[in-house]
Amino acid sequence: MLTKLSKCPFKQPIIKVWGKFYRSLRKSCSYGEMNLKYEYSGHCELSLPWNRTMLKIKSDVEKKTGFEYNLVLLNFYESGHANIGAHKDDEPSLDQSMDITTLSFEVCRDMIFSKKGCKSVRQALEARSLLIMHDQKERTHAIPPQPCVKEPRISLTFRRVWSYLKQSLDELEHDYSIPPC
Ligand SMILES: O=C(O)CCC(=O)C(=O)O
Ligand SMILES: [Mn+2]
Repeated sequence: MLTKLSKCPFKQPIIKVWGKFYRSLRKSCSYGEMNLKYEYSGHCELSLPWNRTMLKIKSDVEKKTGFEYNLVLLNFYESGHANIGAHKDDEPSLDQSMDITTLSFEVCRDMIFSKKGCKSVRQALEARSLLIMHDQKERTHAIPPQPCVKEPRISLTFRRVWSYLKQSLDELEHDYSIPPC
């Protein structure tokens, strides 16, 4: 599966962290429905149309989780140097009623969950494991650097994103709302 997935058109996104733009060490790409707009960390993700492989994986994930997804963001970590810092996937464009589900391939990497006032939890993400992430508002998650890891990992993170039309209407409503007296 990795050989097939590694042929996806991965690119290094330019992301904004604490007000500064960086070229991310991990590469990513996405597949999804056409009418979606998904932005994170100052980066606008333009999705490719679904292909047969992605639709089959999406349908298997949906059967297992009971959620319905319309976008998958793929991350390619070439080695243990590629990482993702602590963050929450809580952008307004995400439908929070559907938990994000992550499917992992190839080398095992750790994920660290942190919550204010609680001890961080480190969880190994084994190849072909499925992780359902609840409480995006409460906890951050990160894939820390693991320099001793030399092999690549690919993750498929299934998400439900509001349609472009709904987001535009929400923005309009926000811009033109009448302030309380
Ligand atoms: O690679 C992973 O398992 C998680 C990636 C992630 O947190 C994200 O893309 O928002
Ligand atoms: Mn995330």
